[in-house]
Amino acid sequence: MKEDGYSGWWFPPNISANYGQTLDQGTAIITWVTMIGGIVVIGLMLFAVIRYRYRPDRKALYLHGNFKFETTMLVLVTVFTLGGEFFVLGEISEGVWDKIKYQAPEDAMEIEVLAEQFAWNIRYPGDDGQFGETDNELVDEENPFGIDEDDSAAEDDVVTRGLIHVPVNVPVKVKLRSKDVIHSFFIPVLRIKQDALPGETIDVWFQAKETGEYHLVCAELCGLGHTTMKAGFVVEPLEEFQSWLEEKSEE
Ligand SMILES: [Cu+2]
Repeated sequence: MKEDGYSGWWFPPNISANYGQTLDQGTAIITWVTMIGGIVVIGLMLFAVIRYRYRPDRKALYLHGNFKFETTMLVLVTVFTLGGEFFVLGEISEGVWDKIKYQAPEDAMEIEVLAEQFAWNIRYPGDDGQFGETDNELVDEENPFGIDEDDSAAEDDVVTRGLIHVPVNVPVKVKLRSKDVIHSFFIPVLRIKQDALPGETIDVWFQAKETGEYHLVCAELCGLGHTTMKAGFVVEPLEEFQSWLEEKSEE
């Protein structure tokens, strides 16, 4: 079993079966381009500082109001920043963005995740595959989702706090909500990060390809307890997941 008690100098392991690899490649491209760009710019600066340092017999050259020079610089900077950042990076990342946002497989297992100051609540639909009705009026300490117990679909719903279990190699669709302020659903080993907004349900999905015990953390400063806002994230074989869910539904 892998653990994410990770202390290396680069990213934690990537256990994402779908888009994690692409996101890591994107990060590598950005890091290399900005690193080379940074070295070139700082190099030119050092060169200019040394080469054109003060000498008593030399007078500075002033280019005040040089229309041609200023226009050329403006165009160059615009082309490089706009072209590089918006169009090239935008174009490269659009496919993976689409995949994360809109291309959850039809047969994905659905769970609900409700963020609150400062905890993660998770709801599984249970054997019937249906989430029971919820009502905001019913929300309290014991019932963070406001599940309506009178609804027959709610009977087998399983709610956990601070702990998500998912089966390995199965796509999981998360219906993400927030009870109070903006939080962010972040599972580093899956490279998934999505803000949770009050009053809105946002869908994201992931698929883990390795079993292990990892973490879900909050990646949006959401109040004094923000740094304590995390949950265990366990990836396990399907049978183990099912028996865990069974156990939870009996509690
Ligand atoms: Cu938070």
